[in-house]
Amino acid sequence: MADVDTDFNLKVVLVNFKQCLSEKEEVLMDPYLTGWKGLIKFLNNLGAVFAFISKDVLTKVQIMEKFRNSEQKENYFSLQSMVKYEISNNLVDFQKRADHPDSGCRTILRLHRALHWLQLFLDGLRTSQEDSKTSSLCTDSYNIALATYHPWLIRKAVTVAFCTLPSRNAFLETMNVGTPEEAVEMLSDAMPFIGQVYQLSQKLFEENALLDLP
Ligand code: 1Q0
Repeated sequence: MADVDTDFNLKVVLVNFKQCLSEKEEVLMDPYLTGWKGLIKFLNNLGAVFAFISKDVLTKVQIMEKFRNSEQKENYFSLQSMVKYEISNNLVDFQKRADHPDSGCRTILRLHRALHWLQLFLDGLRTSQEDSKTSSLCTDSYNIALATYHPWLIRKAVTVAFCTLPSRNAFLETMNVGTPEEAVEMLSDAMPFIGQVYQLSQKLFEENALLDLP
């Protein structure tokens, strides 16, 4: 019988982002959320200091799962159908959170920015020297992708959490895909798909003026 824990590895999680890409160049919601749930498990394994982050991501995934289990589920089949549906039915708050504080668009926007962080961080990990500091890789990616959107207190807490991260090789080993070299190879294969998911979503949000939703 398969051992769930040893079978669970980052490759299995990242494959979900490949499965997000439809032939029509849409980003499919279910594999997107499954990918995020896998990432949450990794985040939980990194220690209690990351609990406040994983809790926030989980809340956002649950908001989206609720839409996917509602009568409107077909409208949330892809990021593209969600944007079309929510905008044409006035379900998005553009100025401040009011009538629709937890719209799919604003919720996915947060995950989308976090995916950018992940893309930069995993690419940094993949291409860095063996003795590189994961805390610096993490901070650099965070400053580019997310810091602008977070208040001072969160930025501080995040920086403290980063200092507890393991070394680059230990990190690569936690991915559970073999040696650090094998992990780097797996990342090289998987990263283009994350990149495509990010680009397609970015284009969608940009074209619909959704990049600054409160
Ligand atoms: C590897 C360490 C992971 C570090 C994660 C870096 C990102 C820090 C993000 C800090 C979020 C702080 C909590 C709350 C913030 C919210 O205010 C904010 C905005 O939402 P809202 O509703 O208030 O407008 N939320 C967000 O910006 C969402 C942030 C999500 C961060 C998602 C981090 C993704 C982590 C992925 C797992 C990493 C696994 C890497 C591979 C592991 C290999 C062993």
